[in-house]
Amino acid sequence: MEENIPPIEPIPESPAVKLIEEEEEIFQHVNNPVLGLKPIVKKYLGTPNSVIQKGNKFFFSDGEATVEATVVTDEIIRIRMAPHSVFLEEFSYAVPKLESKVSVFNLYDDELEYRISTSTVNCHISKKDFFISFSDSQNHVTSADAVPMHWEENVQFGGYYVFGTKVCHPEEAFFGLGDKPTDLNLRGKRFVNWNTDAYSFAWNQDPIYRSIPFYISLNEGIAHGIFFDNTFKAHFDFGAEDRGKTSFWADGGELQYYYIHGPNMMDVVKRYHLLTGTHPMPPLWALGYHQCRWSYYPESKVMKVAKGFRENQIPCDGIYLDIDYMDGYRCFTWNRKYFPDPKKMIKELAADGFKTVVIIDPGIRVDDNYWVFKEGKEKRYFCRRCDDYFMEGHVWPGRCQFPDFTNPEVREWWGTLFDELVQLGVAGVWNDMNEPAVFGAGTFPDDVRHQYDGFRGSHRKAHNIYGMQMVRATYEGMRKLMKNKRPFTITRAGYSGVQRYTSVWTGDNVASWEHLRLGNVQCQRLSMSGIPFCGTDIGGFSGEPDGELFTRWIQMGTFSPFMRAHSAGDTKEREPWSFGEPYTSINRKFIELRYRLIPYLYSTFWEHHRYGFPILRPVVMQEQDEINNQARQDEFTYGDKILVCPVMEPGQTSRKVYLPKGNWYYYWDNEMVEGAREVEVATPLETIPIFVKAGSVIPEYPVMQYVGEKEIEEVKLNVYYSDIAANSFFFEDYGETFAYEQDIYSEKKFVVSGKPTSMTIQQTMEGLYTPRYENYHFSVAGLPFKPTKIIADGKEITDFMYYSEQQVLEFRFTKNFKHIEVL
Ligand code: MIG
Repeated sequence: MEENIPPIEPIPESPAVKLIEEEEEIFQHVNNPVLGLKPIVKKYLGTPNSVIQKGNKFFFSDGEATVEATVVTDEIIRIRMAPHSVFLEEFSYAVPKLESKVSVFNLYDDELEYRISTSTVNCHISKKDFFISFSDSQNHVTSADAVPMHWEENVQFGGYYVFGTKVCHPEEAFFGLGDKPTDLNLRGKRFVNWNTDAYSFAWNQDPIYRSIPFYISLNEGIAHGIFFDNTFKAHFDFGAEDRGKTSFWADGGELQYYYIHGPNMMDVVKRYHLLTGTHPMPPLWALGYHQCRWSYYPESKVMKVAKGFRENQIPCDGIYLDIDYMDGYRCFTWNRKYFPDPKKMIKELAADGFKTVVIIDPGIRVDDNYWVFKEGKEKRYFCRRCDDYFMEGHVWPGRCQFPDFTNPEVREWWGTLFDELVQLGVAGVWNDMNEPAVFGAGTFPDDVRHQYDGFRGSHRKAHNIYGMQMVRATYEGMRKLMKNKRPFTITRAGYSGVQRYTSVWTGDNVASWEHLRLGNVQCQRLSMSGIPFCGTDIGGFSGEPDGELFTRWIQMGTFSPFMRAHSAGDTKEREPWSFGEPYTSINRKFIELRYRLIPYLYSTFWEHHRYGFPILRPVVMQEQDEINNQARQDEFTYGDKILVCPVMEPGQTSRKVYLPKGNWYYYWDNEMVEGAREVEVATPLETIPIFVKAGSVIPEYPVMQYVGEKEIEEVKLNVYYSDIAANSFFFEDYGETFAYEQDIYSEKKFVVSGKPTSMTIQQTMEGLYTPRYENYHFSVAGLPFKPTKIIADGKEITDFMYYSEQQVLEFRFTKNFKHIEVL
């Protein structure tokens, strides 16, 4: 200590010493008492005083901090902030390519503000206080800062906590954020994004498995989106702490967000997909019913379950092997006692129409006699702590190390590990525990290092994208190994953009009515958050459903984009026939309905893949002007034609269902009902409320026990009369390759329009695929007149049936028709 005390002797005055003293005012010497060091406080942007333009980027500075505004499209503007004007290198797992798709934009500079304007959006930067706001071309402000962007230095890790705060309006509603298990409208709540293994999660529990930092605001009928692309632990507050403020902040990284213009919620979602991509077309079989359990073993049990489906004549396409198929839970191995000949078993299953899906977790057992561990160790592919120790943690296999999926070389390697599984005939892979989950500790410590595609980072930065990169490696590897056949993948953890690689399920739910309601909201929310192919564990993972709950869940699951029953191992058997009658028959009826509607679901998938529409659509997305819809979270549409309202209460014999504007047909008897109101619908166990929008054409396949069981001989088109012209789409292709990327598909558009005494159906076609069947079987419901004549492409069809009691007209005609008139 002694040496550090400053000299007491007076220093003689001299010009040289004077100079040093002056410098001392500027520089702190280590051995000087630290004076004048400012405490760490939040710092706010000052006043902007300059702007520089570089192409579609504008840089605004207050002399110290810089804000970058990038014009991405006419409707999307990205904002970034650098506290000391040094931006991080541009890289995002969510947005693989940020292409600017806008030609005309201008910068205006007046006394009050800088303004960047595209043809639809203005981004205002206030000269007084650096507030950033957005308005539409009618100068209606859609989003405005309530506080300038701010930050706080992080001494321990470097970098900053970064904060953005927007004005929150009294009536503003908020949607999105992925799988949050809470009401659809997020208003008044606060959330954290930090992927978490949340066994038996509860209503309002946060965080859970996924991090989707994207929300949609709806205020006075006008929507916009904010995508806060930051992978660190991130927080959102929708008027919880202060009713007048919406804030988002993160523990590191950059304050970087995309403002996504509406005004329709649907446009916001589509534009979010423009940034983060859509789901590829799934293999057609994956739209069927899947049966899972932890675990079906040994082989004889798997075969018995499979046989049970065929004996009970309940359709099923997918059967799952949970962790017990492996040897000591070592990934890419088999327990030979339970599964002596997996190739033979998978082949037998395939011969009976079942696809086998196997689970693969990220933890690799530390075991020098285990080839995967040996390879990973030799190639230095496992994650390490800050001091270079390996990241070790306990999961199912025991002591494990974990591949660094943020390293492209590791992803490549991981992809090759599926070679044997693919050779054995495995069609799909289920990635679990990839939050990542670690027993005891929960997850990795913050100091674990990640390669992060060359951009380096600790686990603080990589945690939320770890699972997504794992399933990406899985998907890409499978795709190569399957020689361009579409792989099926499912993941538990994810981040924005994960939809480019996989389906998801909502994790370890509970066999309760509350969880049925929760699952309904979660699937709708995931759909609005850019994750279309989602579903719940039908029946509830933990706990015991009774027959009624299970059947109600099957009924809801029929209209989940992804339909799989799953259960924990300590529960009773949970197959669709496990509860006896009347449940088995009702379950069968709904699973059959699932299969009949596969061409409709597949077409809806195409609309998602190609145009960015979600598959499930909450009613607030259909009618965002109707304020009451903000609170409606029971009913939703499946595609845009079929409105479904699951029954989510025990013993319920009827319930209220809201029908948006327009005319609807009650699915079960074709009765026409006017919308824009609530209707009371009977809900005996055999049905749930299902309505079809007037003017729809719903394609239907015959019931099959599995996709591809029979050659399709004709496609039924259920046509619903409307006096207002309506469009429908019908997409078909081979259902298992990527040929659709080379236009080998058929996309048909139907237009139905009716008058008091006639109705027309028109068809236009696009694409290079020709299905093998020749004819459509038309079934027209709701004609307000008695049909006497049908003219199809100029010729009269005399062979038709009209069932006047049901008001259904039936006839057949070629699939290549252009114009049909019913008189
Ligand atoms: O620690 O693989 O969410 O679906 O059956 C539990 C066993 C690990 C959690 C998954 C669940 C799966 C289970 N897994």
